[in-house]
Amino acid sequence: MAESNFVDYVKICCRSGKGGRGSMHMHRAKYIPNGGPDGGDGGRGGHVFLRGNHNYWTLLHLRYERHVFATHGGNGGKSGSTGADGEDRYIDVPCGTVVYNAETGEYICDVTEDGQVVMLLKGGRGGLGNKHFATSTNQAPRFAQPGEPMRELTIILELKLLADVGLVGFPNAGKSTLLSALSSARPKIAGYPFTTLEPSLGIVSYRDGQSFVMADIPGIIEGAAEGRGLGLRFLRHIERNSLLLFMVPGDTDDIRKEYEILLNEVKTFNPELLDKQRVLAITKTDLLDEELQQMLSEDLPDDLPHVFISAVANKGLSELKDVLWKALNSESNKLQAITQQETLVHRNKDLAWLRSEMEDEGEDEEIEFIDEEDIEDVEDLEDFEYEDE
Ligand SMILES: Nc1nc2c(ncn2[C@@H]2O[C@H](COP(=O)(O)OP(=O)(O)OP(=O)(O)O)[C@@H](O)[C@H]2O)c(=O)[nH]1
Ligand SMILES: [Mg+2]
Repeated sequence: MAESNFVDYVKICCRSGKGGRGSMHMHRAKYIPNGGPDGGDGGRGGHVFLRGNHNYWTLLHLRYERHVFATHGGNGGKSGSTGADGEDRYIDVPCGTVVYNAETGEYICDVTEDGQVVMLLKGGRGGLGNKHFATSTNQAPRFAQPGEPMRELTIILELKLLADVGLVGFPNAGKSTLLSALSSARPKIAGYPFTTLEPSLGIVSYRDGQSFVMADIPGIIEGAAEGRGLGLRFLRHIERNSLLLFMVPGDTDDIRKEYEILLNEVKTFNPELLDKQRVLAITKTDLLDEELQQMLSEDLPDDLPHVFISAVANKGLSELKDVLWKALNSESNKLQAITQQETLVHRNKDLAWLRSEMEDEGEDEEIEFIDEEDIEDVEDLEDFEYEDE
């Protein structure tokens, strides 16, 4: 895929800091024979955190930051001095980022709010100095604890946009035109399929200063589940929307059939998406006359509300906003929003699928943990020899 500023997949290697080792030291001073142990503790290694930041809309800023390493804790010193703690590292991500383990595909966590902090890797604890080990029978312990080793993890960050309304439709259905008519977003619009290649968000203002967010995603076609067209890659951006707005042009031969094809593709991607509220918009109605519109409305699917609109002629748009607002604020939707926190299930990733996605994104190159020296250092720690200082 061509380089683009919309980055919704990133793979990052993270490493926390190792704990500093405790010191083995005996107090030494003039005229104080056998001063006793006074080795200080090691500092703790730095943690690695994820932090939600609403100033970011994509993962672009992380594309070139593939290694996030916290620093190690300092070693303990003589006279009971404690080593410095390692520096923590924060990975700032846009709200709506889901984190998976890159090796196993397992779901790790989800960052949805601005300022939300999730600890990804804990830094190693610092070892205790020998002064902690003095007992009545061993008053001069000649050993101290090594620090805990660091932890490593390769993660995949996946962005799922947070919007209230997601637009679902075939290419050319008029999705981008609707978004630009309702909000100040300016997606590209043209009379050929697949104009939109990456999702965009717009804020739709409603009465009394209220508003909701609408997401325009690239069009889907029949067979998208098997990878046709742009595939279902972008469908995950509507996974978190509370409402799906299906869009079918009014000049389509069989509106009901087209709606069913779309519904089926969505279902194949994730059956849970069918639990969401749905609204059908019949677009481009400036091309239809009243009579035809009347005829069409008799043969529309009856399991969801429908609105006839024309984004170009500004027809039916306020009615559409009313319908959307009502559905967004309906009791069932509120209930769903409350329980959604617990029920929004992020399925673990299928590894093969994940790899093919990464290849598409040019993210497949192997990232290796650099800094071999540090790794040797850990081995050092394991057969740590307590030197006599
Ligand atoms: N007559 C008429 N044409 C429209 C209307 N809405 C959109 N169009 C035209 O339909 C074509 C496609 O519109 P887009 O908004 O780019 O369609 P899209 O659904 O975003 O298409 P993709 O991004 O390719 O998936 C453009 O030529 C628009 O000018 C409408 O209400 N009336
Ligand atoms: Mg478009």
